[in-house]
Amino acid sequence: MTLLERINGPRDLKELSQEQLGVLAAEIRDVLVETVTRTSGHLGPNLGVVELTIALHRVFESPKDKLIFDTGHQSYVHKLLTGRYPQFHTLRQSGGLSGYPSRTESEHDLVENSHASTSLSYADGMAKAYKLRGEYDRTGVAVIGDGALTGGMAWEALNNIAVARDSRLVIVVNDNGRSYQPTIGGLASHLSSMRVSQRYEQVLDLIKTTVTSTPIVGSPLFGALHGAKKGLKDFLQPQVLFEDLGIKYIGPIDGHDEQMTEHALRQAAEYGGPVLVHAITRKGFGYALAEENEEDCLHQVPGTAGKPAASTGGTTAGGAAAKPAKRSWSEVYGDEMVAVGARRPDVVAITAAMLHPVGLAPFKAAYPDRVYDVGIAEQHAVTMAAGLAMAGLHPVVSVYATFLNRAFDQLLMDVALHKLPVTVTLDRAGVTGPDGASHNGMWDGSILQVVPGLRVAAPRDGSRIAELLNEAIAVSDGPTVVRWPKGNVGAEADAVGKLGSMDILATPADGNATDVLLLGAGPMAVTCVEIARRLGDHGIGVTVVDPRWVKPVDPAVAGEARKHRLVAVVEDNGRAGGFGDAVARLLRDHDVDVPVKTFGLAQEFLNHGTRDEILEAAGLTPQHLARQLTEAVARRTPGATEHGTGGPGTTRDTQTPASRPSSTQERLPE
Ligand SMILES: Cc1ncc(C[n+]2csc(CCOP(=O)(O)OP(=O)(O)O)c2C)c(N)n1
Repeated sequence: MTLLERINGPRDLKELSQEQLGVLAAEIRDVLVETVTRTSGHLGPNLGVVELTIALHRVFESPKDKLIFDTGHQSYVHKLLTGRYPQFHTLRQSGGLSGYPSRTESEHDLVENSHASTSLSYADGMAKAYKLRGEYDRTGVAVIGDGALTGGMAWEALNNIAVARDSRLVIVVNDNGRSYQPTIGGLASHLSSMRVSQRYEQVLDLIKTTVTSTPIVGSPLFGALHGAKKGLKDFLQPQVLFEDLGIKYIGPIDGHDEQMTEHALRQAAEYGGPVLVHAITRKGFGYALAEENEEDCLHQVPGTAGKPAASTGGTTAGGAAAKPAKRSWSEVYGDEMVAVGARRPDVVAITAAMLHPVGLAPFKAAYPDRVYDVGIAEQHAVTMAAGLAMAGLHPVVSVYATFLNRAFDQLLMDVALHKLPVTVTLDRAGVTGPDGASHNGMWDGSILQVVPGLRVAAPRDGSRIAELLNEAIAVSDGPTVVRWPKGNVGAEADAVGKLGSMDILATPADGNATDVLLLGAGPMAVTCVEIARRLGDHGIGVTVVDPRWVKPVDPAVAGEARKHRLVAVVEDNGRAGGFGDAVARLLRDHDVDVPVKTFGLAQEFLNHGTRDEILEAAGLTPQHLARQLTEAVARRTPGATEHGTGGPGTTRDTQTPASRPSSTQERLPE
C-alpha cells in the first residue's frame, strides 16, 4: 500500500515523518503525471504545489480553516490529500471529479471558480464574517499565483485587507514566475528581482562579517546597523510594498522545502492579522518535460484517453458531415492576424496573459513591438484598447469568450460609448467542455446583444474567420467582436447565394415547399446544412442562412421569414437574450407572424464533459434538431397528427429526447 492510499484526509498527513512526506510527494507527482497525461488537465501548476499543499494541510485544519485556491486549476494535490485519491482517475471526465474545486465533491472545497484573482476577496469576506460572528479560531487562507496576482481584483482586495488589521487571513503567494508564459508587469518584475537577487542577504552577510570583526565598536555597530535593517530592506527589497500597505510579509521561502514552508505557514497562522507568505516554486517541478517546456511548462496538457482535449468544433457536433481539419480555430486566426498586420501597420494586439492559447504567438513573432501582454487583466486590456484607439491605432483584444465577462463594463462604456474602433476576438466561444461551468463561453452572445453600436460576427468555418476578421478590422466607427469555438475548424461550407449581408447555404430541394427558414450562428450554420439535408429527406423544405454578423441582425431576415412557415435559430450560446431572441425581436418589430423556435444552451451552469457530450445533452446535434423541427412542422401541417403521418411533416421517428424541452422554446410573435 502506498502512503497516498493511506491518506483519507488532512489529519492522516499530520502523523507522517519528514522522510515519509518526501516519499508522499514523489507518489503524488507520479499520480499527477500518470493521470493528467491520460485525462487532460493542468499538469505544470499542480506539480509545482505538491510540497506547498502538503504543508498547508499540515499547518491548517481544513475545513475549520478555509483554504481557497485562486483560479482553482492547481487544486489537484488538495483533492488527493482530502480523500479523493480513489476517484482521481475520473478527473475531468463526464460524471467524474471536476478539474477545479467543487462544493459537491468535498467539504474541503469552497470556491469553484476558474476565473482568476478572486481568492483574496473571498478570503477577506470570510475573515470579516468570522470576526463578526465571534469565530476567532478560524483562519482564511488564500493561495494565489503570481499570475493571478496581476489581476485588478486581487489589488482591490489587498487594499481592503491591509486595513483589516485583526483579520485572521493568510495570503500564500505561489510565485513560479509564470502565468502560462513568464508573468508580465511591474509587480512581476519586483517579485522576480526578489527571486533571483541575493543582494539583501549578501549585504547583511557582509555587514555581519566586516563590522563584527572590527574590535570594540564591532558588536554595537552591528546592532545599530541591524536595527537599520528595515531601512535596508526598504531599499533592497520590494516586500516593502506589502509591509507598507500594512500586510505582514514572510519570505521569500523555498516552496519545495516542505519543512521550511510549514515553518513559515505556522508563523503566519500564529500572527493573528493579515500575513503574506511568499513561496518560490517551480512550475512543473519534478517532471523534466514540464519544467523544460518553454511555451507554458505544460500548464495544461491534452489527454490520451477519450477525446476531451481533441474536441471537435461545432461543425462536426453529433456527427455532422464535416470531417475535422487538423487546424484549430486559434491557429487559423493567428495566421490571418499576421497577414492583417502586414497590410495594416496600425493594427496592434492585446492578450491577457494568454498569448499562445488565443493564437497570437505568430503575430508576436512577426511584430514583437505590436503585442501587449497585460497580465490577467481583461478590464485593463479593454480600456487600454480604448486608449490605443483614441490615439489612432486599431487594437485587437484576444481573450477566451468566458473571460470577456470581466470586461463587459469597459466594452460598454469605455469603448462602445465612445464609438471606438476596437476589435475583440473571442476564442472558446460556446461549449468548451472539460473545464466545466466557468469555462463555457456561453454568455457573450447574450451580454453583447445589449451593447449599442457593437457589431458581432460569428464565422462558420476557417475561411470565414479571415473574411469576417478583415471586415471587423475595416470598421472604423465603433467596436466589433468576432467569436469562434474551441477545437479544430471543420470542412468549409460554401454559400449558394446571398441574402443581404448573409450567406445562403442551402435552399429547399425541387418539389419541396419553403417550410423552414433555418438560421445558424457560427459553426451551427454548418450543422444547419446537415439538419436541412435530413429534413429534406422527409419532404420538408429548408432554407439555411448563415447570418455571418449576429448583431445587428440583418433586416433581410424579416422578408425571408414571411416566405416560410417556421423560423428556427440555432446558436452555441445560452438561449436567454442571444441571437435567437434578437431574431424573434426583429420579426416582432416587422410584424412578421411566422412562429420562431430558438435552440441554444439551457441557461444553466453546465457540468464538465466533452464538448460533444454537452452538445448532445443540450440537443444541439443535427439528429435532435432535425427531429424537433420535423415535429414542429408536423404540428403546423393541416390534418397531420403530432407525430406526422403524411404531408410535409412526415417522419419515421419523432420521439423527443427528455432533455430537449429545457434547451428549446417556441416563441410566437406577439
Ligand atoms: C480572469 C481570467 N483570465 C484568464 C484566465 C486563464 N488562466 C488560467 S490559469 C492562468 C495563469 C495563472 O497563473 P498563476 O496564477 O501564476 O498560476 P500558475 O498556473 O502559474 O500556478 C490563466 C491566465 C483565468 N482563469 N481567469
